[in-house]
Amino acid sequence: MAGMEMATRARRVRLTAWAPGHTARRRRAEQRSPAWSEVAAGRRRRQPAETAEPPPLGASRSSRRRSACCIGSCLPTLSFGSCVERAGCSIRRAASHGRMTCTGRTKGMSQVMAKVMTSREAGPAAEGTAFDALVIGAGFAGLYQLLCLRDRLGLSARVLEAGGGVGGTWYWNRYPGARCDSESHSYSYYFSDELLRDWNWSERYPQQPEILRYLNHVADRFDLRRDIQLNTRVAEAHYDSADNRWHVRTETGERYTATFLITAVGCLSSANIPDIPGLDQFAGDWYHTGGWPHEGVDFAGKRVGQIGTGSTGIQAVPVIASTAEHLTVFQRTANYSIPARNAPLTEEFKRWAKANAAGIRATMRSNTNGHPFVIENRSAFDVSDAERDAIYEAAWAKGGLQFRASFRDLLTDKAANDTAAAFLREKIRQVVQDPDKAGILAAIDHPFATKRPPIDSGYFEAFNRDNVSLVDLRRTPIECITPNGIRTTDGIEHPLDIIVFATGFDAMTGALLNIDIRGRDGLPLRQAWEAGPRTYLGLQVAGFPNLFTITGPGSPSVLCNMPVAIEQHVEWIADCIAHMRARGLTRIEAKPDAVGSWVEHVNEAASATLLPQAGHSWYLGANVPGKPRVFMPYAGGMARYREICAGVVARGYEGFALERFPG
Ligand code: N01
Repeated sequence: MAGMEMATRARRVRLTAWAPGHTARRRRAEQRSPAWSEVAAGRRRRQPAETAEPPPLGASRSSRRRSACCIGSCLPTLSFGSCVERAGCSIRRAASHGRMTCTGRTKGMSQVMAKVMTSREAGPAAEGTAFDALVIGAGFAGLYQLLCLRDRLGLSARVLEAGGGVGGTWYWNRYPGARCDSESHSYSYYFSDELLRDWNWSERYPQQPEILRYLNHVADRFDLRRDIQLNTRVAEAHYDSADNRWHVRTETGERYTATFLITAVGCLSSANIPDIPGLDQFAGDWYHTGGWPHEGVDFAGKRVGQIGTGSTGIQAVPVIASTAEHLTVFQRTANYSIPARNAPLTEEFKRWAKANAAGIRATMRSNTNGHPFVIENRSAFDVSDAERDAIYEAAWAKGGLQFRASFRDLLTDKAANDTAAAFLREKIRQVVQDPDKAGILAAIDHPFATKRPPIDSGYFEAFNRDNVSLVDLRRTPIECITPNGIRTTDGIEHPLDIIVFATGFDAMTGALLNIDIRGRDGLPLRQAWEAGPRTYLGLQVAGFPNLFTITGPGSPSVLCNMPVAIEQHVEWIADCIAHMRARGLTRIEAKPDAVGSWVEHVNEAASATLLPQAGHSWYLGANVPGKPRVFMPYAGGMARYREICAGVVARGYEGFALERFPG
């Protein structure tokens, strides 16, 4: 988790010693051991000397450390009540729902399968076109996975991408104000020094168009496009144990086979559109932020209603408010937010980031959250009240997610967390002039950062505008959508021309479960995950041989700066396949007991933090009605996770069954 310590002082989980065979009892005994240092190890590590003193990031603000956030790649689908009009990607007054599906049939590895066509030869999809590997999704994860498989391993590989372009999340999320919460120099691939030298970010936090340009640059620079098939939504992927291949079909009926199937579908790509009665009667236009029209939306002279005040909604509000005639924000859960303090990057900072890329890479890879900053090794109670306030003031002035790194115990000790929460609530009251609005905005019911904390550019300030009003849905929930607007339970109809759903995603599992994925004996993934996702390391699912899930549930993923988590998974998968090829092995599958042990460990890691205390968090799946409540990402920290994955490899892919097919 970005900027977070994950272990309670009282209950330290000795994650270093985790191994698939471990029983809960053994782990409990290990917890008593004094030496575990999960986050502590990352926490104590200081930035390498050359990264310790970066010059000012932005033209208008100086900042010595950076923060970051997440979002990977994706193919958006809508949970219900809407659909994606794929040409132009607009979701507008649609009634049926889109689903992400996948196809793909491919054969085993080239050395094993005689008739493997390269994707170049394959041209337009033919019935059963065979590859060594199929990758679903052409965002951050899919692009790099293709590069590794094709150029480093020499496999035939094809990427199937639902969108009309590469970019994943950044192809679809074009909503007003969309930008990354990770600082630009950390929201980059770090596998190529040349790429790092080539590319110049313009702002502290890159806007969506700039990130999309970056990903297109990557696709061109590494000649990836020839193996990416756009406008191709995978509908089903079935494993056949008779030929040890995945058989994939697209929504348009194209068929592929592959030995390896790798999902790069993103953690936040299956749009969650609440099933509010009357939406189909609405006379205006409505949009979900995760499928924004490419041509944009003109809010001028319009009465706009926005539902949702998560990271997305908080980015969108100030921008929509600046052009709309009137914006009504419908808030269900009040949220913390830290100013981003975005600004153009100085030339000095750009030079520094390039010159110190190796040190930045080392820092990001060696800490808890994949970000280029280090969590302070002090408790919120190691300092006086006045010192603590000064620390928070400085972090507030600096801006960004690094606020969370002010003290090591903000996410593990409720009393420590309360100090940050109180500071941030007070800031809201200071910024927002109308006491009623300030009261609604500051009525936050969960500890700071237990839901993914947004950063903003003028969010609370926007409520000082005359054309912005706020509806407290806790007091007056939405009753229905009418042809003219939204009616709340107090009988008030809020007249609207446009409704913006900033209502988030069916996170982490939605995009996978929207594909009809079936493993051994036709077992549907949906059935295997009926009670919540169960993976080994977030990388594999028992019963689904040769299926890899990049940033899957059970991995740090969304609690980490996403490109760092993605690079680690992509390289692990590529190394694994290389290992298999070198030994003539053709099948890898997570063992059920390793999955059970890992799931237990994932729960244990979450319980060691305050994270589960936000009962309505999407980390728990709580934002989607009927979804099992399971804490999905691995909260033990990226550094520890990286070590665990490396340990599994060092012990001969412990917890995985590897074999040659046929045996
Ligand atoms: O979605 P969210 P998001 N009626 O689920 C509300 C990443 N991200 O798109 O909290 C009324 O966080 C819901 O209310 P509640 C980032 O990881 C990254 O904003 O469930 N309201 C909440 O306020 C982030 O966490 C970047 O009570 C309803 C909002 O909608 C993740 O994406 C930028 C409702 C949804 O908030 C998701 O953020 C932006 C209903 N029926 C986002 N249903 C980067 O910088 C939901 N809500 C990379």
